[in-house]
Amino acid sequence: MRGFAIAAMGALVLAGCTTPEKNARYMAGHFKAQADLLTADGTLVGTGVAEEVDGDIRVIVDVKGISKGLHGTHIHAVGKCEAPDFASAAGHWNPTAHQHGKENPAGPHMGDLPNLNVGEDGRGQITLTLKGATFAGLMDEDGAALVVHAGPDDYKTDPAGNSGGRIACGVFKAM
Ligand SMILES: [Cu+2]
Ligand SMILES: [Zn+2]
Repeated sequence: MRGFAIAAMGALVLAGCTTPEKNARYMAGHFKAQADLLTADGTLVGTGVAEEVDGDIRVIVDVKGISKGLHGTHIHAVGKCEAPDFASAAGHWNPTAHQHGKENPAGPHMGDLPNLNVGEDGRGQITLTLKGATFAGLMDEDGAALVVHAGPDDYKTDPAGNSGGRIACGVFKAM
């Protein structure tokens, strides 16, 4: 009987919405999206996963085949990656209207991530929890993209930490 009641409740909630799939995820209390990072020539060089964990968003970036060194990496505000310059991804995801960088007194943007530290083997990882970030905010109407830059982020220069051109971009897709 109890099981039936819960199932009926679920059906009611789903019936009231145009995107039942999305709502099913809401009910499960679990949200996850993945971005496949592509260079301007379409080479897959890594992935980013954003997952709701305890009400925040945990981001894991894993790249392979990127030049050695530090690369500014951010979540950008628009889920559109048009080669070759990926300008279509717009600026950094910034729902709290701050400036760029954790060392900027008026910063940081919600989408600011630490530099990706790529080794000789072309590999690098970032794991970070974005406190106060919501999945609904990340996956809003125009979506979001993960962008890797050519150079290091200085963590303070608005709007993008002087990190140079955008060398890889991936659109976050709910999974
Ligand atoms: Cu960026
Ligand atoms: Zn920023």
